[in-house]
Amino acid sequence: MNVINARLRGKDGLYRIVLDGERIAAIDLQPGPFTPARDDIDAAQNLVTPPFIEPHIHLDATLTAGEPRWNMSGTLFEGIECWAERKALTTHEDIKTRAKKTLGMLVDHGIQFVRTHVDVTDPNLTALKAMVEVRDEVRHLVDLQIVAFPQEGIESYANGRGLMTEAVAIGADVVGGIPHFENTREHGVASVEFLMDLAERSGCLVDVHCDETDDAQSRFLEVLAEQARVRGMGARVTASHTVAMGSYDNAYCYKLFRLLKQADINFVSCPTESIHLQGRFDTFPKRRGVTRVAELDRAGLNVCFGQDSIVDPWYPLGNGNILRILEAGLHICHMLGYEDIQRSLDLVTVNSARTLNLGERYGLEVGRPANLLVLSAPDDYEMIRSQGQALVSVRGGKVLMRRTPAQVQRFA
Ligand code: 17E
Ligand code: FE2
Repeated sequence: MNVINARLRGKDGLYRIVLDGERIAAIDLQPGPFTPARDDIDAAQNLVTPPFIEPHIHLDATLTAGEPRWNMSGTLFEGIECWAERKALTTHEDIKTRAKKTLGMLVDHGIQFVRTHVDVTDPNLTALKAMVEVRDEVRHLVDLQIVAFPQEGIESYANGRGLMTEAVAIGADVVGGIPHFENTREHGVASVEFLMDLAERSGCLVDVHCDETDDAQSRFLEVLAEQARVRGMGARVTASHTVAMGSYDNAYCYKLFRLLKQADINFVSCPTESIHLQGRFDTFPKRRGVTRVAELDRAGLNVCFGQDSIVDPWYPLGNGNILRILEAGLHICHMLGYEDIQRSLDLVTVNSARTLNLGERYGLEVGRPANLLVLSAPDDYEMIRSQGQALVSVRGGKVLMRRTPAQVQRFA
């Protein structure tokens, strides 16, 4: 199968991408537009990119908003309370059904790689065991990475360390954490040291919910970064949210950024989630409660965007469309300048791939898996401006999803 008349990001001209079974066999510059043959996918001079990535979502909690009650304050903390009540009602099948339904929503928007946090502060590890099965059962749709996520803490939850260790033994790919939610600063520091040890010992990646609070005194990012630096694990470590950085003063950030560059860890920002959950204890002026995305990017650090939630105790909306997050994030983070906008798809593609350590499993290059998208616009800028969409998603050389754009008729 061939994809023809494709524009590639950062390149002039039109390309033909030859797919041979599950691999990309060739990427050839065309002399001009081609007329499609029977089996061709015609990109119609629009962008062809590698698949979108969801680097941060909680598939165990999706589609539970309002069960058993709504988060009325809109805070992270009430969300955690609501989830604790809902978590007590979950079953193996409940987790699997909702996770698969949500994954379908992601697939419909061109996502083929997903990292999900799964709450392991549960003596039975119900959600984790269910998600390990889901990971196998959805392989034809997405590559799923499972994070052992201690929602109620490692040091502050009964047998927290044991549950984390068991989750890794059962098959989690990534070790998580939540140091800002531990009962004391010391517990927070100890939790980071513990989880880094666990990851190093087991070979897991690391993705910590880090400083997800407007409290400018929450400084666990420096602990995580220093641990990553000393162990030489930066590329395998991700700091998610880091919204306290939006409240740190510039003098502290100046010093912090030096460490971040030395550690070279990855960052995930969930801008729609954070703009909703944070700033809740402020009156006016009101903080944005989002990390310094543009500044991290300018400093040469790797940042990507995630959805975090779809209809759960923390966030009532969401439809699987990561481009909605990208559009909102570019606004919220002051990234609508020409240079940012024209490479904005990095934030939901290659940057996310680096966060997930996908390596040669990702990218439009000869020899790599035949996974790609045909988008509805010719470049990044036009994708954002027109609120473009993924029109075709190809996985393993086969069409996984095809979207027909809405037709508008005007009569005058
Ligand atoms: N749990 C958490 O601690 N933070 C979040 N943003 C979500 C769950 C969605
Ligand atoms: Fe999260």
